[in-house]
Amino acid sequence: MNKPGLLMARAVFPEALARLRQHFEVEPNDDDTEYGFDELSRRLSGKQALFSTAGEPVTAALFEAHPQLRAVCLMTVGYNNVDVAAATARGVLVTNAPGVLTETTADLGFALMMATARRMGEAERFLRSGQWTKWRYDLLTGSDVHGATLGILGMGRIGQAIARRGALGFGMKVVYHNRTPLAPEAEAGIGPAGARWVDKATLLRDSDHLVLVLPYTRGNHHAIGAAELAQMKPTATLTNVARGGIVDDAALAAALRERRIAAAGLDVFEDEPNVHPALLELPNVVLLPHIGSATEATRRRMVDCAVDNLVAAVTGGTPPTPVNPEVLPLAPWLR
Ligand code: 8YV
Repeated sequence: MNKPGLLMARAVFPEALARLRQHFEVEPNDDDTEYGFDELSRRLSGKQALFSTAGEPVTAALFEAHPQLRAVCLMTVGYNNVDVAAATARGVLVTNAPGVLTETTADLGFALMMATARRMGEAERFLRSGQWTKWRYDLLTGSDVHGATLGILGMGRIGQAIARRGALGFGMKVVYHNRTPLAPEAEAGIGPAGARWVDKATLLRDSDHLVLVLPYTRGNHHAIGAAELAQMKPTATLTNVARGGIVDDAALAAALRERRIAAAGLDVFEDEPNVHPALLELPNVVLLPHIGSATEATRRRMVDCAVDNLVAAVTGGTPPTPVNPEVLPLAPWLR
């Protein structure tokens, strides 16, 4: 029996390819070329599955052009590159990789918040450029993290993991905003003082360090824009480890330039890998190239999760992390 065809949207660990080749006719992408819509569509011809790394435009038009496509499996937790409604309407399985990157991304989110509060990027540039010639009482003074109020917008797995770090490790007071408040047990699990749900206006007003960890949807495009930034304390920091587009980067650059907030830490951008030029010119923003989940162990777990889903889909198992479980009764997808 012919194996189903699988397109790798990007390069991944060779071990994963070896495992996939047991079940699929794999078209790898060892050069790690980024496929635009036309190239992706051309290469998907006759293939039943796509291994996605979240950068590819998996749109309704792609599903329409490829009625043979049965599964799109992502190695990422975010899946805003996929039109899930269009996939579901056609019975196409979509899977993501939740859980496996929670603690790693929380580590980076917390580190970026700290680097932002304590001006570490600016301080390192200062030293490297030879400006450190003497001690001074107010040299690169930042704001305290310990004991401060940590605000979390988007209290999912990663938001809660960042909140635990703040509450348990740094004695921070945690406030959060989410569409739905956490169950009281989950709030209490954040730390000795728990975490408190507040409305968005209160979150913006009270946070010393605001961290964004919500998934990107059309509804929260520019959830942080000029109006929201204006409600924050002038001493506050803003950290985004979620997705570009949640923050209006131009409005943020203006707020940082005018010191309407103290500083920002960004791991994600509206048009990444292009960074808004105004941000690049500012001293009070720490800029990272989307490395939230980037540890060797976690990247391996993420890839394995996508492979597990793909293999389950071809072997009659239950894919462990479906985004659209409603298509599961339509199984088998790939046999
Ligand atoms: C990925 C992420 O590295 O899982 C996610 O949603 O943001 C990261 O872990 C990124 O999506 C790669 O494009």
